[in-house]
Amino acid sequence: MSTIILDAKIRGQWMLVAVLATLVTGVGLFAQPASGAHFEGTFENPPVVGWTTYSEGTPFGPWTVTAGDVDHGPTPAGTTCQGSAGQCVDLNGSVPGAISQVFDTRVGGACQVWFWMSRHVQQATQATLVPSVDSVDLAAVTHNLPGVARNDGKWEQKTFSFVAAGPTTTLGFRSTTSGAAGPQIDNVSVGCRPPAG
Ligand SMILES: [Ca+2]
Repeated sequence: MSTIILDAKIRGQWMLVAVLATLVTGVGLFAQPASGAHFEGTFENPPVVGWTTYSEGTPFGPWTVTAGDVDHGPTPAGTTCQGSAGQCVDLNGSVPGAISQVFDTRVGGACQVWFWMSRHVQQATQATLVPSVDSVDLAAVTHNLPGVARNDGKWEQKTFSFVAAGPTTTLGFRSTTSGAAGPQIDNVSVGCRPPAG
């Protein structure tokens, strides 16, 4: 009983620290670097009608296609994007593709990535992608919610974490689904806790 009370008290104090840090700094514990290349994961630029296919080596907004090809726009996978608005990416264009973005980090910073995932309406059961950090693959992520339809991509939020190894980090997403219809992503965000000390 005393352990539970102590645990609750400690957690309460940590919450107070977090609230005070937010009040003092105005940005909270999870803050982006003050300057430089901020991460941008909405896929709203450049504006596209329907969808456009980009081949390997093509930049679009802050992203670059690093393998295969991808489809980008408001309906790249035959469904609406996350929140039924805006633009997103189908990581399979005509073949499985990959994209990456370079952004500023602090060495040793603990970072959390959140992203929304769906799949092409032609993928009846599932689609899988592999995130990467500085070209090192992380655990595969699968979208397998039933009922994906043209007006409802069954978007689902996913997350993973990493520790930044350098002053910039390269975050990537690679389809491991074969064919011309694959995993779909939207509204990727990154928050990094400054390194201790
Ligand atoms: Ca979007």
